[in-house]
Amino acid sequence: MNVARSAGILDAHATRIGLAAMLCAPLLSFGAQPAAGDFGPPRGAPIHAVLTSPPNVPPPVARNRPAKVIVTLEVVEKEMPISEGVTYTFWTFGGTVPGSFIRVRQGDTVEFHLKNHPDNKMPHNIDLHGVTGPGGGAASSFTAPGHESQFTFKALNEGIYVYHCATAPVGMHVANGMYGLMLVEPPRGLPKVDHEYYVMQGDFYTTGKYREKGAQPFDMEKAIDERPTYVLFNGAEGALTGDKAMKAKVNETVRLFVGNGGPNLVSSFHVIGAIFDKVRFEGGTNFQTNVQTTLIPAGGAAIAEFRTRVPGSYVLVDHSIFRAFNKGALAILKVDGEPDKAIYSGKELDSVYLGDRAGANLNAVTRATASSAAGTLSLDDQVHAGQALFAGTCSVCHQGNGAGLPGVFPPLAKSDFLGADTRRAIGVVLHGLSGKVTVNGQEYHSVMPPMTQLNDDEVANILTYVLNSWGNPGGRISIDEVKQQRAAPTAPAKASEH
Ligand code: HEC
Ligand SMILES: [Cu+2]
Repeated sequence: MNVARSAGILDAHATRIGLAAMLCAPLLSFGAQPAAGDFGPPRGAPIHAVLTSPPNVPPPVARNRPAKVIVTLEVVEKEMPISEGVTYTFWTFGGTVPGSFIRVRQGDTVEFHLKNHPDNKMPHNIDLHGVTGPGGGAASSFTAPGHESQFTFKALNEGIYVYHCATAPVGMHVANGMYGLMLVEPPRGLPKVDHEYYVMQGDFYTTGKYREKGAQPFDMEKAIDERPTYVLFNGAEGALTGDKAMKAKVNETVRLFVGNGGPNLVSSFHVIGAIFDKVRFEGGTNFQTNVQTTLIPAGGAAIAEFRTRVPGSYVLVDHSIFRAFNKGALAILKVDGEPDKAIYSGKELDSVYLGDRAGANLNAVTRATASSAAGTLSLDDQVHAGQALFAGTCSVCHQGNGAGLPGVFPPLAKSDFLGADTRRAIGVVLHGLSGKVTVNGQEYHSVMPPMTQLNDDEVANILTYVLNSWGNPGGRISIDEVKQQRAAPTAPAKASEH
């Protein structure tokens, strides 16, 4: 293995090292992994690097000589959606979170231009982990708004490297989305695959709660306490779900360049339903095979590869699993093609498991938010928004058709408990329900956890949907009613007291 992988490096050196060294190859390669490589001065005309926005990756370098490569990256501060109906002012390298993907070849001399857009408010710089030199370029690249800096480095080590802003307060610049990846290809490039994608995790801190609507400012205190409001792949909830899911066909090879910008959290990166055939963990040269979950440190990256074998939706998560289902750390790779029953028999997990987190049908929620803000919220708006939210929040237990599961989860369809006092349901959702409860003549003695992740408008819309579905009595729950109940000092609802 070592011999084979070192051969490329040795070839590149061959002209200078000579035949004698070639004969010693097995000895040299023992314990001497290809380390830093300076393959001499750049040759040929300078090249402008192709930069791509996530999840796209620039094409392979496909060059057999070191070159001078010019990279121009512009810092843009801009407000973008972070979740449905929620915006955040991101600071970006190239207008996206994560920033533009940079791809060069080991031995290249990179002339780096950092531009700070004149409309920006802050100075910025860049620390590239693939740079050998103090600060990874930080001091040389400090740039005020409306200015441009230039510095040059030689890409000595191959691998996948994080870059990030390192201007004070550093944590805040990183938390606002200032990170990305640079791939330094080995001289002979990486093995060919069918798809390469760029995915990067980050944690975000807003003053409002998870999914609280409107423009949300950065919360420094939460950031210091490491209590993120969002944990996201590619800077927004739904950045890689629904129409924006990554795609492949059955029996193709997929290579994921996965980074973690942090600023705080370490990622337990996992793809539900797939096993990584190969992971270059920590972005290093060695790889591990047959990996289920790989740890990606803040400020680190990995290259994960696998072959798609069974069609379906593969969900990328941080397996610190509350982050996936309650903070947004979820992305999808959609694999199309013919099923292979010998490998997997069928019955897809997709809809209920993901619910609204798949982000396919949250348009109704956005519409309801907009009409609520405009004061024109209709029953119809509430029912449609509530339907989408019910699918993601309540249907796992009460089922999509409201029928529940006999003896386990009571029905919401034609529920006499619900019908007897529709306002009581607000308290059930806000505070949970435990103890004995009799619904349509059947006794349940279980626990419904409080749905504390829901906002007032979400609770109002869900319950309005429930009241107007499956033969229930109809009616409307207003946001104000929910607000009042939330403010009222109540103990968790006890079913047996009613
Ligand atoms: C984790 C499973 C679970 C989830 C999720 C859940 N419930 Fe429940 N729910 C229960 C259980 C269990 C009970 C009965 C509790 C008991 O036995 O005291 C219940 C009871 C109820 C009741 C009163 C009984 C009835 O059938 O009328 C209502 C109303 C209700 N849930 C509404 C909701 C709504 C709306 C949501 C979504 C916002 C939701 N639940 C989410 C498990 C769940
Ligand atoms: Cu910055």
